[in-house]
Amino acid sequence: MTQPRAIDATAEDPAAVSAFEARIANGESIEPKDWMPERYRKQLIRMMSQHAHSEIVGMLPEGNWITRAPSLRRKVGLIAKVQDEGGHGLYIYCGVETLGVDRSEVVAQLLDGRAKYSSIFNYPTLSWADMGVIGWLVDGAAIVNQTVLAKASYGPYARAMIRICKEENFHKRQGYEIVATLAAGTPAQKAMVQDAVNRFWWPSLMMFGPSDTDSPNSAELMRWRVKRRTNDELRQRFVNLTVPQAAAVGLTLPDPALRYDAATENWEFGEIDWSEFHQVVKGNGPCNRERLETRRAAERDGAWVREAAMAHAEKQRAKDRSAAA
Ligand code: BYC
Repeated sequence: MTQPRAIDATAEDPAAVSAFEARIANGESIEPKDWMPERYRKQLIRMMSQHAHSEIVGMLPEGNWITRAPSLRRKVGLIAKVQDEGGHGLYIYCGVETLGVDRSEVVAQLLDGRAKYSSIFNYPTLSWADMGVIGWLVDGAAIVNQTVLAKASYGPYARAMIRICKEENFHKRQGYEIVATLAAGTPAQKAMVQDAVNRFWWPSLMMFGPSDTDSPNSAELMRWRVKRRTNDELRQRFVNLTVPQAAAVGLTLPDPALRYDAATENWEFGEIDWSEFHQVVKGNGPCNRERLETRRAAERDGAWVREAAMAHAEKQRAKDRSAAA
């Protein structure tokens, strides 16, 4: 892990900082009205808003297949899943607002390219099998990450994660069911799902972020117990859980270096292509421009709805004022 970024402790009362850190060490939950160092607040705003953006942008690759789902049952399941992701995004934006920042500000950061969102959603969804593989691998990775975040020191984030993980579990099961069905289907179906696994495996491992030696935020977030496990620890856990699931449905993972180490009880895996990760995070992935343009268009097309809602709310307030006068 690299060194934590310098904290401007001079601007803050050292006694307040020590009391805050003692509460963290004691396993207490930090709530919105509690005092917190400015840096803690900023880190949470960054991480939670990026998480919310990921949920909202994450609706796009799957939303792309709603009109082409192969049966009514699959369509209903997919619509429900995409709707759940939208709900997760809105729920986490509410959590961000408890930190004293307006939702419109963090959304503006997404739309003008200042804020990040998960790299995984910059890959295209080329076949129906991608819907199964996203549920299995992408939601599977999200569960591994978010189950630990459910114990984060900031109360509103931790509570949001508990609720969200319940839905993510359902998403993962519906994805794995699609994968298992295709894997047991015709040779063409099996080839389609294997191709989807081949394309999504490495990007799913990248979801956990850079390796610990190259993760500038980890040390500080671990110290404040926002993160409770490092990027590499969670990635390893995901690999250990997923390798047997692939074998159970007769699929292979595209990594010739995968090997079980009986001493550590870990599935060792090959080198991640970090240059690809950095390119995608910088905005040069296969779908970055398309995803952002879709969100910008949604913002433009929805402007009249927001204006109408504000005008209606103002009219109601005026009515209430004159009734009270
Ligand atoms: N993609 O110091 P590091 C979902 C950035 S949605 C893009 O390790 P940190 C779902 C990182 O932001 C899943 N950027 O950072 C929805 C940082 O840049 P800045 C989303 C990444 O915060 C629909 C820089 O790299 N989940 O579940 O300690 C359908 C250095 O990284 C990525 C969350 O957001 C990435 N993959 O750790 C299905 C979970 N990785 O901001 C599913 C909450 C790193 O300093 N977030 N970066 O400029 C986290 O757990 C942590 O923020 C991360 C990164 C593990 C992602």
